[in-house]
Amino acid sequence: MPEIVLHHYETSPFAEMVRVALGLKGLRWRSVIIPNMMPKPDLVELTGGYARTPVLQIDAEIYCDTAAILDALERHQPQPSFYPAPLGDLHRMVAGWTGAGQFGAHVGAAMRNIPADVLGPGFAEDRKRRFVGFDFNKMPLVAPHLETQVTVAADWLESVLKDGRAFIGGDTPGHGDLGLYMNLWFLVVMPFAKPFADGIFARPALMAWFERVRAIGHGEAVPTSAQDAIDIAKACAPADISGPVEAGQSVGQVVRIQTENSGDDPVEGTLLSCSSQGIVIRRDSAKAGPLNIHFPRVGQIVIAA
Ligand SMILES: N[C@@H](CCC(=O)N[C@@H](CS)C(=O)NCC(=O)O)C(=O)O
Repeated sequence: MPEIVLHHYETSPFAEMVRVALGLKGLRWRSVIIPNMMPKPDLVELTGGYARTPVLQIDAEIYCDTAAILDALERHQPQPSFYPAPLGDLHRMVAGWTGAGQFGAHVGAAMRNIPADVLGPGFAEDRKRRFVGFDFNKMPLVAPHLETQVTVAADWLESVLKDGRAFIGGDTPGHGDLGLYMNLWFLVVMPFAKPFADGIFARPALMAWFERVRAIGHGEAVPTSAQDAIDIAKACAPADISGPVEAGQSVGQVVRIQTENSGDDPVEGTLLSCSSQGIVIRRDSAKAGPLNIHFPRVGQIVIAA
């Protein structure tokens, strides 16, 4: 049986999306807790530089970004699908929206009153350096605007759900539900915005839907050390993948993958495939051996090295 390992930390909304995705598939998985800011030496040993949260590992395959992670889980276990009809791939579009400006808006609304000592030393600087345009010091100024963005999303969700459907696409949940859920979940777990969160959750259809998604749970998590995760990767050979690639690219060329709007290092490796289905590169880790590193195509810049 392939080993599924999630590298994450408790308070990450994107990690919560994947934990619920693992629950939806009813999977048993290994849980490696990573630091919530740099440095992350054990994680970067596997990814080659990508340091966002979460990262999924299946044996010697490393999946960066929730879009690649959900695709990997969908291939690993197709049912129940994250992309049920009638929305299908529209779920990806909804999740893409929740993971972009809406993510920042919910984080800002949830953390606007967080005391500096709770944030911890170095955290604000880490986020400023690694998230282009993000600055905790500007939060008091921008938070009122961010709250309006959260309110619009909540109004739209309430309007979609008020015909009585269980999930945004009907009877079964999908990727879009999980994206909407992760942002609202962050408002709930951060205790610093309670009056605002209470106002958002005063929408009855949204509240009932939120509880339905929460009830999916996280599957079965088995605590695992970072060293064990590295050992799992080392014991496995990465899959043979060869193409397709985009015009002007060739399999085997050295490339760097840079995440848009990120201050983290690009990941260098040899190109195995690159298409709308995603990007795969091969790299050698000193401790884990050869690895395939997977990215979604959306949001990643491929640079010929
Ligand atoms: N597009 C990425 C975004 C991931 C992301 O920004 N995660 C946040 C945590 S929720 C993060 O990486 N924060 C910095 C860190 O954990 O070091 C995805 O879908 O996975």
